[in-house]
Amino acid sequence: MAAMATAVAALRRRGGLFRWRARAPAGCVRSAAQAAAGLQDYDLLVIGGGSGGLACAKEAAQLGRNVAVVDYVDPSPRGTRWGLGGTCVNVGCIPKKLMHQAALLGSMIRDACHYGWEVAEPVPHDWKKMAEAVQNYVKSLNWGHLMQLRDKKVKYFNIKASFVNEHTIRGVTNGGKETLISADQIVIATGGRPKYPMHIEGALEYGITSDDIFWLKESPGKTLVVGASYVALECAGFLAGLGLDSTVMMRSIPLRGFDQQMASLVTEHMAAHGTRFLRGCTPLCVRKLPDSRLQVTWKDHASGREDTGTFDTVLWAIGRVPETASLNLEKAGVSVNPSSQKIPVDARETTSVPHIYAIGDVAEGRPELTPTAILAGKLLARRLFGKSSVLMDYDNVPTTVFTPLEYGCVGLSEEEAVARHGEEHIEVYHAYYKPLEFTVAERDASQCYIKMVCLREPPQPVVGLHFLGPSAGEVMQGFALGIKCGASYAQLMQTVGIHPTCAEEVAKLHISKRSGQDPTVTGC
Ligand code: FAD
Ligand code: NA7
Repeated sequence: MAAMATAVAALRRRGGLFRWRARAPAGCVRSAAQAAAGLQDYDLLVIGGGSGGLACAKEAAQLGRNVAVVDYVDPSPRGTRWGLGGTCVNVGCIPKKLMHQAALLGSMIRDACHYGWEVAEPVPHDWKKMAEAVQNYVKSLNWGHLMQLRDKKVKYFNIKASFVNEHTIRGVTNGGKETLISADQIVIATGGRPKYPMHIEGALEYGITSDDIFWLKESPGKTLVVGASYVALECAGFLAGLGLDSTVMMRSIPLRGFDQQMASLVTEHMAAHGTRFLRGCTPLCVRKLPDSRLQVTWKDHASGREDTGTFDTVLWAIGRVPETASLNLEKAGVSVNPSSQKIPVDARETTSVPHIYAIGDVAEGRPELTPTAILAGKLLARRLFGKSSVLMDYDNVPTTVFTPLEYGCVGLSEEEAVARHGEEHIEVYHAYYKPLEFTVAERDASQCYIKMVCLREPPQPVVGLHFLGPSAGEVMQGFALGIKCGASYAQLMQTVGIHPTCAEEVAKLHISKRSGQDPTVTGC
C-alpha cells in the first residue's frame, strides 16, 4: 500500500495520473492497478462530515461534480460514539437545544399553575426518557445525512483521513482497512473536540465533556461544570433547569468575548435560579470516593485556600482543540498555527496550499458556529465549481447563548464598540423590560434587558444589538438582517413593533446610557 502511494505521488508530481483521472466522467474511471489499490478519484474530497463539510460536499455535487466525503468519529475517552453529521448534530447544538427545551418546559409547568392548569406537585423529571428521545432524534438525523449524501451521489467513506501528499489521503476504517483517495481539490472540515485539563489528576479518568453529557443513559446527578464560556453555562443551565444540583467553577470572567454587562446578567439570572457559582476558582484534582462519588479539590484564588466538594459528575467545558494533529498536514504542505493548532486561511478559505481549503471550527479566526461553517462550505463549493466569486462575510454574525434566560446578540459588544470607535462616538440605548408572559406567572424579570449599540452621529447606524430574554434566537434573527443591511437607530424608531411581544421592546428603546435616565420600563 505504501509503495503504491509513493508511485501515485511520483506520477502525480509529474502531472500525469491526476490530470488524466480528474477529467474522467464521474465515478467510473479506475484502472485495474488503482482499483486493486483501492484508489478513488474525485473532483472534490471533503475531510469531515460535519456542518461545513456536508454543506460543501452537497453543494459541489449539486453543481455536477464528483465528490467524496470522509468522516470518522474517534470515541470520547469515556467511550461515547456517534454517527454522521459532526459536532452540531451529535454532541452540540441539536441535543443541547433539546435538553434546554426540556428544562424550559419545567419552568412552563410551574407557570401553568398560575394560568389555571392543575398540575400535581411535585413534577419529577425522567432523564432516561428525555435522553432516549433526544438520542433517537439525533440518530434519525445521522440517517437523514446518509440518505442525503446517497441522493446527491456524494460518495461517503467512514474512514479516518490523513494526508499522504497534497492530492491524496489515506483513510483507515474502524477495522484497520486502508484506502487511498485522491482529488483535485480538498476541503478540510474536521472541526474540534473538547479539551481535557491533562495536568489535573483524575481529570481524564473521572471527568466527562460535552461529547458525553448528551449520550448519558442515566442522570448525571449533582454536577460540577468547569469553565465559564457558553458551552459551560448552557450545560449548567439546563442541568439546573431539570432540577439537578449544578455548580459552575469559573476561573475568571463569564462568556469571554461577549458583552460583559450582558454576561453578568446571564450569570446573575442563573445564580438566582438554582446554579451555584464558584468564582475565581480552579480545580486541582478529582478523586473517586469508595461510594463512587467524585471528590474535587480546588483552589480559591481570592482567599488562597483549598476547598473540596463532592459531585456525581464533573464536566470539563474548558474549550476545544481543533482536529488537526492526526491529519499529517505537513505531508501536504498545509501550515498550522502552532499555538492554536488551527489552520490559517485567507478570505477564500484557502490554506497555504492553493487547492486545499479549510472551513468551520478548524479554520483560524472563524466563529465556531454551525451556520457560518455551512454557509462558508456552500460558498466555497460555488466558487470552486459554480463560477461564483462571492466570499463568506464573517461580519455581523448573530448568535444565541441558550442559557435559562437566553442571550442573543449580533455585531459589536459595548466594549468592542468603545475600543473601535471611542466612547464619545458611541450611543447606547437600553431598557429593562418585563415579558407579558412573566406577569401572570409572577416570574422574576430582573435580568430581562436589551441594549443597542449605535454610532452617535445621526442616523446612528446600529453596530451591535444584545437581547436577554425568552426566545432570544427567534428575536435576533430578523434584527440581524436589518443590521446586516445597515439599519440605523433612526430607522428602527420608524419600525412598528408587534404587540405584545418581547421583540417589540427593541423598537421601543429610547433611553440612552449617556442620559443617565432609569432604563426600567413599566407598562405598555
Ligand atoms: P464538525 O461539525 O465538528 O465536524 C467535523 C467532523 O470531522 C466530525 O464528524 C469529526 O469526527 C470528523 N473528523 C475529524 N477528523 C477527521 C479525520 N481525520 N478523518 C475523518 N473525519 C474526521 N453552534 C451553533 O451555531 N449553535 C449552537 O447552539 C451551538 N451549540 C454548541 C453546543 C456545544 C456543546 C458544542 C460543542 C458546539 C456548539 N456549537 C453551536 C458549535 C458547532 O457545533 C460547531 O461550530 C460546528 O459543528 C462546526 O462544524 P465543522 O463542520 O467545522 O465541524
Ligand atoms: P471557550 O470558549 O474556549 O471557553 C473556555 C472556558 O473554559 C473559559 O471560560 C475559560 O476561562 C475556561 N478554562 C479554560 N481552561 C481552563 C482551566 N484549565 N481551568 C478552568 N477553566 C478553564 O470554550 P467552550 O468549550 O465553552 O466553547 C468553545 C466553542 O465550542 C464555542 O465557541 C462554541 O462555538 C462551541 P478563561 O476565560 O480563559 O479564564
